[in-house]
Amino acid sequence: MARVGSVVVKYDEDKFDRPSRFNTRRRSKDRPDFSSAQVGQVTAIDRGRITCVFPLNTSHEHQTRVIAVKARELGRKGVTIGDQVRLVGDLSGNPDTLARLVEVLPRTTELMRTADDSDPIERVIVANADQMAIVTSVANPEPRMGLIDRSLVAAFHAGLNPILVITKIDLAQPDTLLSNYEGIDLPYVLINNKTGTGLSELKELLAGHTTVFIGHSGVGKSTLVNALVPEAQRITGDVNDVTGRGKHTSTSAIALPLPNDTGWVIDTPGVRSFGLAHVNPQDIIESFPELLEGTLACPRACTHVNAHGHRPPDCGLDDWVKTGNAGSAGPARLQSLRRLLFALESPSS
Ligand SMILES: Nc1nc2c(ncn2[C@@H]2O[C@H](COP(=O)(O)OP(=O)(O)OP(=O)(O)O)[C@@H](O)[C@H]2O)c(=O)[nH]1
Ligand SMILES: [Mg+2]
Ligand SMILES: [Zn+2]
Repeated sequence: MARVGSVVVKYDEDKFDRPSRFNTRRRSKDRPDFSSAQVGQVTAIDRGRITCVFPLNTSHEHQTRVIAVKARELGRKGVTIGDQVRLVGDLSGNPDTLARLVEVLPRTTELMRTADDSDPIERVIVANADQMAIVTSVANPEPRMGLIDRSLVAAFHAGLNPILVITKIDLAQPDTLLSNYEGIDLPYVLINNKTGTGLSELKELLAGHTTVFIGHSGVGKSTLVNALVPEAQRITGDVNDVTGRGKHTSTSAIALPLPNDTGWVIDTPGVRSFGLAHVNPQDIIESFPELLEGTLACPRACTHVNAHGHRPPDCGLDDWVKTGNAGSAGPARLQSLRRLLFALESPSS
């Protein structure tokens, strides 16, 4: 039997796939035997063609890259970047060959997003990442607290450690942006991609992790990935001079190995918003750890926000931040918490 790292036993397509002309009932009795499968990791998906590398836990240099398609047995089960999957079929990786992806292994983490706060469909953006780099530029496009806060909630909900990556510090000062997060335990780096400032610090934060890059279009995610992974060759796009917006240059996510097996980075397309319909209010509050203790003074069943997005009677959080318990960023963070709770309670507004 083939094991990871040893000889690959060819998977006999005919045996499982096509109902035999003579015995059409064979399929349910003879379950496919995938013991000869290789376990790989999904790095890119393009219209049903799934790029995978295998074996796992092997230096990337020695991994084989194959294009796979989903096996019919898998049905509608989703496959996403970062998934660990079982592969059978042609695993040579030669041009024009296709492997078959027969199983998605249990995920350690799932980063999810909904299109907006009322959308019932959760999309898993990335599986098995352990860190989220929230990438934001100080200017062009302007930083938006809302997206940063939402990303923080999503990271917390998914069990990813967030880091803040602030780009384009050649264009403006990062002080105001940073002051919004003083007092919370959020590592950050300041980057100037024109000169490479901050890159070595970023490399340190990425080492040993699988990090997904999240941020608005045009903040410089792909530029960063190109600087980190020399052979990445991600296309980057100018920001519109008039609107200050990115042009949604990257259209799909891709996982890329950092040099010398020091981790993986996942470049993703710029997001317009980060819907959180899948996160409940309690989870939101818990992702504001410095405010959490303040809720002890709240009346039972306090929702911390009223129907207009303001303070409900007797909510303990205002006193908590006023007395400085949540640091100098406390008032801004409380405002942000209320905005999020309000948005999720009244998704249409
Ligand atoms: N001045 C300045 N420009 C930068 C910096 N980093 C990136 N840029 C520019 O910002 C623009 C957008 O960069 P991209 O890397 O394409 O941005 P992105 O986040 O990948 O955008 P999407 O793929 O659309 O989500 C490009 O013109 C980059 O050259 C920086 O540190 N300073
Ligand atoms: Mg990009
Ligand atoms: Zn309250």
